[in-house]
Amino acid sequence: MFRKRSYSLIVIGLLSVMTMALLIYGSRLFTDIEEETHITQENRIVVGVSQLGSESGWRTANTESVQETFTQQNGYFLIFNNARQKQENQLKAIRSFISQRVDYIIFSPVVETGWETVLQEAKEAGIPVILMDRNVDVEDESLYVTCVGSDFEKEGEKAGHWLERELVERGISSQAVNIVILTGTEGSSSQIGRSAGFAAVAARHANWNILEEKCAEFTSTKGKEVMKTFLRRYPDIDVVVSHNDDMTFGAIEAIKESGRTVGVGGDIMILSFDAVRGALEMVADGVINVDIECNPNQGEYLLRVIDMLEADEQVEKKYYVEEDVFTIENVTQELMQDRTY
Ligand code: GYE
Repeated sequence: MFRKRSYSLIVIGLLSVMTMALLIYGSRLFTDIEEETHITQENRIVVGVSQLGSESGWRTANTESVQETFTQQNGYFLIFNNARQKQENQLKAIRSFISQRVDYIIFSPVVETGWETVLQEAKEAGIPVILMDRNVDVEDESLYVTCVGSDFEKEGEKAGHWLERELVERGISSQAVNIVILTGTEGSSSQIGRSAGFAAVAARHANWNILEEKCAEFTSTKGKEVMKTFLRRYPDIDVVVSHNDDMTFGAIEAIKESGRTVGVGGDIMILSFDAVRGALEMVADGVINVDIECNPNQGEYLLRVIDMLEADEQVEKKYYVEEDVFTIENVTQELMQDRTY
């Protein structure tokens, strides 16, 4: 009897504690949501970001940079969309940002052409468009406010200049050099610029034979596949130029499987772009000869641009991010830094 009563007392006690907790927690939950909606509508800057995909380590770092920048604490409400490498998905995302009447549209165009109509729609809706990473090819430049990204042509030239110096240092600058190129997404600014920059340097050297240039879509799987066909077709490749680290990883696998060696002291020189951590470690190990950095940390630049626009200040048409070149000589120091990608 005594036992039973104390048991039911415990149950009643527990139940009331649980009800109280639920009430307190419940009301906190509601005020949080209310506060959030309130801030969203009244104070926050709403930014719609159309990211082109998630094809590479570089892209992941770029997405993280955007997501860490446009936070609620920084006063932003971010609507993020991943287009999975399809222009039609980007067009859809941008149109949905327009209909949601966002304050700014940021997007990284997967290719350069085909944007006039949608950009005109954004302009008519009075929504400023900021390009991130890659550029668009439009006649009317007033269709976008500014572009934050890299100088891809310069990156391509840097790769060419490194090869020029390396051949001189090895004392073989007048010998024939056989080069294959793995290119990124066809028609993207990074592909166009890197190809043009490297070609401009190569054109000055009659002994540089570009055997073939083929698209491997910035992915590791494709990089391996295309490299395998190169190796079957050309028995005497001296240099691989690969438009990003992911394709480089695939290409190196293919070369090793074919029994040839890569990097410093190897059969085939590897020139890569991006300089993500995994690739820099390979530079340190002498597997990749040179990595031309492409800086994905563009969030802070975009934030500054929006601050300027909010203050009605004039912005430039193009902002270039800072970038370096890494070889076995300077990479160790870089790897010791607090690098985010
Ligand atoms: O190099 C590559 C990514 O446009 C700079 O896109 C970007 C390129 C980058 O997929 O890894």
